Amino acid sequence: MITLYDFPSGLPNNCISPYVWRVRFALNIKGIKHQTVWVEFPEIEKRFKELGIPPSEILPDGTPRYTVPAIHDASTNTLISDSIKIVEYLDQTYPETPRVIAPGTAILNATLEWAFRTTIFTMYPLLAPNVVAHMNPVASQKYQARFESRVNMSLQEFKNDETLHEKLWKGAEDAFTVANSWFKTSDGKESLGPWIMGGDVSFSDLIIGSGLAYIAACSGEESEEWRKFGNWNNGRWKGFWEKMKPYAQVH
Ligand SMILES: N[C@@H](CCC(=O)N[C@@H](CS)C(=O)NCC(=O)O)C(=O)O
Repeated sequence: MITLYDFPSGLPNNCISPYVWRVRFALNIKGIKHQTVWVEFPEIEKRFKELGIPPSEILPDGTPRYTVPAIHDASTNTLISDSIKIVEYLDQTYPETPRVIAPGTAILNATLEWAFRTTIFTMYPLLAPNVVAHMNPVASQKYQARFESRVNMSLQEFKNDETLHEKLWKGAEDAFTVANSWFKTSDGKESLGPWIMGGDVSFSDLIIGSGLAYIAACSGEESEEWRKFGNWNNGRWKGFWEKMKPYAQVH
């Protein structure tokens, strides 16, 4: 049994982190039995140190960064953090299950990850206030403080600024329209077939799918925001998310 560590957002299916989504997708694609253990957002570092989970990154000043996702695999007694390392581990440790990272794609995936993270991040200011509204009070405070330092204004100021909202929505649509062009040939034909690498779902799809899962979870699929987003680029993103959904069960 694998334990998957995530933080609760308080939104309907709790999971918003795109990095955790990729690992969850990989576990579901592989059919590996797992359960999620929820660690409050401000508690991640403390709990992970107690559990012996390594940091996912060492910052340039030497500070270790503790992040979800992390897993504990009881069958091998292994603790790992960092989404790519976890999926690599799953591919190596469970070779009888569908391989998720196609051979030779590390650099291409790193490029896609950077490019799509930049795209997704255009939606962050539009989604974060809803997360702040749903998290438990202590976690919400931390999430709000981070949001305010990123947008350089108070949450209330941000909420009142309609001109800024319009500008952000326009910027996000433009960014997704650029991403939409990756999926087409120069004469406008569709390159997706049906997955990014062809016939089988792979880590590249998880990069895109996890970003979409983040937007779906933060906005809510019944929301006006999701409806607006879903209509962009002839429904490309909504369609991609629908394809990922069979792998999106939260255990
Ligand atoms: N490189 C890491 C990044 C993971 C990451 O940034 N996780 C965020 C949640 S989306 C986190 O745990 N943040 C905790 C914090 O900032 O305190 C991975 O791919 O797993």
